[in-house]
Amino acid sequence: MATNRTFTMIKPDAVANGHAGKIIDHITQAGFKIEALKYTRLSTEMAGNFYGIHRERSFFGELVSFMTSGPIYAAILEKDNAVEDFRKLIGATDPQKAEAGTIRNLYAKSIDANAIHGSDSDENAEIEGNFFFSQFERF
Ligand code: 3AN
Repeated sequence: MATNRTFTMIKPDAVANGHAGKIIDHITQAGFKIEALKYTRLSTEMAGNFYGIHRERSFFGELVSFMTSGPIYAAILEKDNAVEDFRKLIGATDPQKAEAGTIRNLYAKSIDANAIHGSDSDENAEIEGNFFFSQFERF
């Protein structure tokens, strides 16, 4: 059964380009409630662990170096059918393929610097949220 939570990161490119405020507004206007929010920067070790599933992929090194290149916003979001609805809101991984009006279509430039992350399953939403937040940081 679908849970009502997902996890997101506004990535270093979107933060550096000054798009974070507009992206947070876009998310809340779409009906997602912010349960936890943090402005932080990933260490190489944290990014490697977070993206551990991609460790064998050709782009892993670039992905880790990009994700540690500047600060990010991490958040837990709440809404009915959160994981699926949020993936629709952000659009395809490759911004060239992201539908018009999606966050990646509006704010992302390339498949690696693609502005935002969204969990791909309820199970990963739980794991990723717990990676960043303690129970005392969730409201
Ligand atoms: P998504 O973030 O849409 O779930 P994943 O989980 O397949 O995409 O990939 C994780 C991250 O790895 C992506 N957000 C993107 O930044 C990066 N990535 C995925 N595929 C590529 C690729 N072919 N080249 C460079 N980076 C990639």
